[in-house]
Amino acid sequence: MRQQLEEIRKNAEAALKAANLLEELDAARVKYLGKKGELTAVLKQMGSLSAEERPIIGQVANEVREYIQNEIDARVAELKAAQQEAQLAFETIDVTLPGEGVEVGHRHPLSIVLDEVKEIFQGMGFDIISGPEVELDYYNFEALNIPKDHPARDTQDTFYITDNILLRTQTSPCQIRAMEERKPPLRVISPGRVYRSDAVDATHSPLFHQIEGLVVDEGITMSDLKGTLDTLAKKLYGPETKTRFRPHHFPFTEPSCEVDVSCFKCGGVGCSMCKGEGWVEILGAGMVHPKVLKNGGIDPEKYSGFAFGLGLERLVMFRFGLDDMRMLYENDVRFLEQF
Ligand code: 2U9
Repeated sequence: MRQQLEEIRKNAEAALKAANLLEELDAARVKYLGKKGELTAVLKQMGSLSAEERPIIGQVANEVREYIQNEIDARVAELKAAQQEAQLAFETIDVTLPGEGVEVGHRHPLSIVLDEVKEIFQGMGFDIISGPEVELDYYNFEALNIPKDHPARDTQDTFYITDNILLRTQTSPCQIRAMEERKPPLRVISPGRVYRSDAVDATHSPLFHQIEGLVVDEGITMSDLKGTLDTLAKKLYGPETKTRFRPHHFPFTEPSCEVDVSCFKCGGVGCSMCKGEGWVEILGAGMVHPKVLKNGGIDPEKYSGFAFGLGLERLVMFRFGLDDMRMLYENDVRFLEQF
């Protein structure tokens, strides 16, 4: 029996040395020390031993059990350490490697200039308002004194949804609604998308952005208009900038004007930007037509007002020296990441 035990010890020793996986060690533990294992099988035969032999063989059996158990524990610890070592080597971080840059998004050029214009007007006490892009013919044309036979109302120029519903061609409807909803004094700008049935080219797009403004109060005159727009020009293009107001016609304002700024590229001498003129047109404006005030529920005998409108794309093209507005809509990151 002693020989049997010695045999088990030797076999176990060899098996444990050869084991390279935790599962193999567990299998060895079951095989040698388990309830149905080889050592237990030998111990079951102890009853056949004499009273003198029993304690001696018992002691040997305990030593063998202890030996195998210790060997297993040692090998498990060894394998676990090796496993951890491998894991650490695998997860090593080389802190000297260059970092991966985080790509941070940024504002679109249209948003950059729009935010600037908004801030200028907020500084002069204007509220920023918005309204529906799908509008009633009444708010887009009728209320603005644009007669039925005006070319802008032609289906060639405006996107109609039904006979009296359309995509707004200007943001003025917001301001008619503001007049209906608020009492003077009124100081608002309405930036937003507008739609016109134009073919796409370097300076036209069926969707573009306008910023319109409206001031209504008692005693508002053309000098308020000039002062406000002159302030806008100086804030946008610098304190040296001059403004020029030329007579014009709009159905919704009377008198009406177009506003030029002294060329921000050459300072007024004449260059390719201003086509040798020294002046660049940036705005349309005028005193709100009495009929339009009346349509907004405001008494033209008591109140007067001025209004203006500018195209955001044009402003952005001037600011960044772009010669084709399509770049603003194509979402080409090679273009956009330059701002
Ligand atoms: C109300 C009354 C009057 C808004 C105005 C302009 C002049 C103008 C153009 C600029 C370039 C349109 O985007 S563009 O093509 N706009 O010249 N807009 S006065 O007049 C209003 C607005 C609202 C109630």
